[in-house]
Amino acid sequence: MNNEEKRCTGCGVLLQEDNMLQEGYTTSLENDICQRCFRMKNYGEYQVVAKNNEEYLDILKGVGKTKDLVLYVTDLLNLEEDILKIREYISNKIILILNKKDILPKSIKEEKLISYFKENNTFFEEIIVISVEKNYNIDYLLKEVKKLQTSKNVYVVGHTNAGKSTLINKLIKNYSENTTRELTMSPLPSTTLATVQIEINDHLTLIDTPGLVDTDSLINFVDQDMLKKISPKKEIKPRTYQLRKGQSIVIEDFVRIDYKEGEKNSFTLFISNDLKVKRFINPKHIDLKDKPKTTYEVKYDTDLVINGLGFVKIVNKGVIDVYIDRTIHTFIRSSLI
Ligand SMILES: Nc1nc2c(ncn2[C@@H]2O[C@H](COP(=O)(O)OP(=O)(O)OP(=O)(O)O)[C@@H](O)[C@H]2O)c(=O)[nH]1
Ligand SMILES: [Mg+2]
Repeated sequence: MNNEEKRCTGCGVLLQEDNMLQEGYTTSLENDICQRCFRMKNYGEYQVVAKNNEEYLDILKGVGKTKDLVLYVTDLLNLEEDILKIREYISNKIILILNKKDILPKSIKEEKLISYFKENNTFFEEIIVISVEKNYNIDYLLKEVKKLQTSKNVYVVGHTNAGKSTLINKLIKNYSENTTRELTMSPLPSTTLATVQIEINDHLTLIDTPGLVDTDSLINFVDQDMLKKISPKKEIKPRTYQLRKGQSIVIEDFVRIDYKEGEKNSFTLFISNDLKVKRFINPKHIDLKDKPKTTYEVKYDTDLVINGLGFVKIVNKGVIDVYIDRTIHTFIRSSLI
């Protein structure tokens, strides 16, 4: 490979030494990683890069032209609304990987999570719950990969921040002789910028890809300190509030949930333990009432999902008003747990 084509081994971007302000800058083409990756790895200094999702879709289309096995990685706390949409882009064999099990309460059974997805569809070859952080089920995952792979290449895809690069690094560490290779990982969106091939052994090459950016996730609208606060590092301690009609919950200054109609109801928050929550008994409180409002009618056992923050399990049926900036996506689903 000549220097003009040298790519960063951390994020896949084309290296260049001409323009400090552009992606892929490095002080010397002798280096293996770009300056952005260098800073993230060594100083935890993050630099946001705006990615456009057309590239992601192009990469997926490219994956779809192969018959290779695909690992679709998702973050259990921030499961996307449209997981099943992946089928519209690719017809490959897919293993659905539910990552970050460590941040959900231990009481939540893995079988329950798996059956949630099995009920709704059948096209995934396998659904595996893992925690890269805790090295949980990684051996099992590799075994299934070996069973299902159709060639040496296996693609790792999914939304940004799901933990794709972290997973590949774990596989390098656990199973590869070439343990010096390391992909860049970060709590910011769009860490990986282009595809990166990692040969684990003679029979397996993993291909890391940049994730689809959730443009309407809260993570895009907070500063780095708050980003750390909203991304749980430890097991979430669910917080339950009993609400009567007319009462409200406010999470930091992000979201207000008003309980408008229904019998006494239970709201359980699955969000980072570091976030402040207030409950208002008096309907006269106006906190966050100036934000745009969405009304949801909820059935028994429904989750309100707030993209980037987590979800709220609501037990009884009723009506809620959600006040949140329009740019942040919320939706309801039948309860995950
Ligand atoms: N708690 C927990 N955090 C995890 C786990 N796996 C990854 N993370 C964290 O999730 C964040 C995102 O990880 P990355 O590996 O950079 O995610 P990615 O999917 O490669 O993201 P892009 O490259 O932006 O598409 C990092 O802060 C990781 O430390 C896990 O099993 N548990
Ligand atoms: Mg990545």
